[in-house]
Amino acid sequence: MSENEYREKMRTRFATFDVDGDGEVTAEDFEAMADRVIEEFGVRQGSSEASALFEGARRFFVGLAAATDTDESGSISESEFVEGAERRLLDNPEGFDAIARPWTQSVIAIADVDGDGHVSVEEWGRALKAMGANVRGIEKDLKAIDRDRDGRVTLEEATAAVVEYYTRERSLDLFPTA
Ligand SMILES: [Ca+2]
Ligand SMILES: [Ca+2]
Ligand SMILES: [Ca+2]
Repeated sequence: MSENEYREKMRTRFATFDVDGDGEVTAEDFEAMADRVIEEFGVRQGSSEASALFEGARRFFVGLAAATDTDESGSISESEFVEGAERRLLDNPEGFDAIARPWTQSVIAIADVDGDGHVSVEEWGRALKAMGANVRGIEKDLKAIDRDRDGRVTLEEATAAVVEYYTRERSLDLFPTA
């Protein structure tokens, strides 16, 4: 994958982050993304899981904004996002892990519908869909997130896939255009 393909991947991700479609990614878009996850899994607003999710979304946005919101306007434009990701996230897995892990952890807590401590590949697919993924498009890559093929997606497996997506030119395509 060339550098241009990384930029294209980030442009696609920007479009899915911009939930309200106003051309800027803001804290409100992240709240809307959290709302979608809550809706998908029927979590009660105001519950501790919901609070943890909103906190994870807030930290995810703050971390992304610190890396990409160059003019410190509190909102991320497409060019800020793509250029910031290329400059600060690409080849920086440790930095991005800290940004994404609280969010991933809070989503896993919710996606574990039967509460057995594990998230099935199918449950994780529903979570990714709520985050803006085109599930038909990721069917193949969804299975690959489950690295040890035990049918469960652990926090480590989920975080690794998310971190690779943002920090490697080549990754599973979690948010394909088609
Ligand atoms: Ca927006
Ligand atoms: Ca900005
Ligand atoms: Ca697994």
